[in-house]
Amino acid sequence: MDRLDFDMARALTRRRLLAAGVAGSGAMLAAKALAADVDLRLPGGPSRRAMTSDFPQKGAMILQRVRPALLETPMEVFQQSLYTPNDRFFVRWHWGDLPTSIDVETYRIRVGGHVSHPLSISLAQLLRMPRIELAAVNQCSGNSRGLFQPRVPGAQWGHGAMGNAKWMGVSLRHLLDLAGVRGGAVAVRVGAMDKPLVAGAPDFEKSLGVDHARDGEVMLAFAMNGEQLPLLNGFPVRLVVPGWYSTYWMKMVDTIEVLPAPDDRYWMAKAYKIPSTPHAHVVPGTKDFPSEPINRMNPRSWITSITDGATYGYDPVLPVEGIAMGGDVGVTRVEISGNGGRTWEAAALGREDDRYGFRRFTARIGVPRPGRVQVMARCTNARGETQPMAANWNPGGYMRNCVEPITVRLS
Ligand SMILES: Nc1nc2c(c(=O)[nH]1)N[C@H]1C(S)=C(S)[C@@H](COP(=O)(O)O)O[C@H]1N2
Ligand SMILES: [Mo]
Repeated sequence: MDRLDFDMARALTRRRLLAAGVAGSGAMLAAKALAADVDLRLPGGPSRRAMTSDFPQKGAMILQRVRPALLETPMEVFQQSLYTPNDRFFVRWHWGDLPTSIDVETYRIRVGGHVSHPLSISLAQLLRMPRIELAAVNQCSGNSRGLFQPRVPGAQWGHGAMGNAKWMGVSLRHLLDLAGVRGGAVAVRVGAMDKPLVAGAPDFEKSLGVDHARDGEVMLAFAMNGEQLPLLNGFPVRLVVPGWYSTYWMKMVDTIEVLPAPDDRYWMAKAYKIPSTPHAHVVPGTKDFPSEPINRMNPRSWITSITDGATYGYDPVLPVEGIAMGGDVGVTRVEISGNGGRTWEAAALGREDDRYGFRRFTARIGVPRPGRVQVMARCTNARGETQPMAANWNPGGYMRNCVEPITVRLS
């Protein structure tokens, strides 16, 4: 992969940040919608959403909620580029109280808890540490939740609560080694600068098992696609947990705490739990089931060159393009069907930068005569897991990864 050679220390000037912050405070309070709206084609509820470009450092996004910001990436962005541009990258926050500017001179990451030498690290120090870079998909656990039937509570996302970027930063292992993890450490909890508006509500924080935290790939990222992170994507530093759902990808990180016991606080013990069943599936309505914290992602694919419900001019060959991801391992195969899944043919795969990123696929489907065509893509990952035809269901609306058919009319 190409290495970036720019001076982050110079890019991260205080002036630039304050400018972004000032724009942010106004826009976040009064985001007004663009004239255009978009149909997410969600069954069982309101499906249209306004478009907005009023959020700081963000271009045209699907407005899911104003405050705290919930912005979805339109599907055409994934067709346009394999790496999701920073200004089109989705945004999700749990709590409303987040800084609209950050002073990069006084910003610190504190590393403490079950360590020998607690640390307080400045951005300038972080930028002098050894760097790693890798491509990885950041996907919300509830991506595509709006397609769950019956509906479940939570953000009714279409497929755009995800994005692919090249992340650059310092491995969490490096920081933990500097602090000296003591024997008996079990987990590493990461905290951030955003706070709940409601008194007594639990701060958003997540933890990883200590071996996972030290795998050398989990990183504190200060750059995304070669630029500093947009404020809403976690400026100045966010956690990147390749292959795992983005609930773990803590933004605006300010504390790292090594724990001698499992994390029993709200966001690990109660929230983001999935049924311990194949595909995290339970029969709708089931309440009592064994559960576990959500973790690694599963294989998915999306056809991006044609739009569900659209009409195109007839041609006996329909070219089809899309993106696939393997989850926490690479993509090994994408197959395409133009006949409702009776037969499948291998699609051609584009290059793989890192196994955690998106991979482009292309195929050509024979269409004997004008009319309706249903096109499907199905991804298999390096663990041999293939996308199922049937949708899963769980009360959190998590981990959807079934085949997503696209139906178009050719006339
Ligand atoms: N500090 C902080 N980090 C956070 C969250 C949050 O609410 N606060 N939400 C998490 C969730 S659930 C998601 S989906 C991702 C979204 O990342 P993005 O906004 O950069 O796309 O951030 C994660 N990190
Ligand atoms: Mo999420």
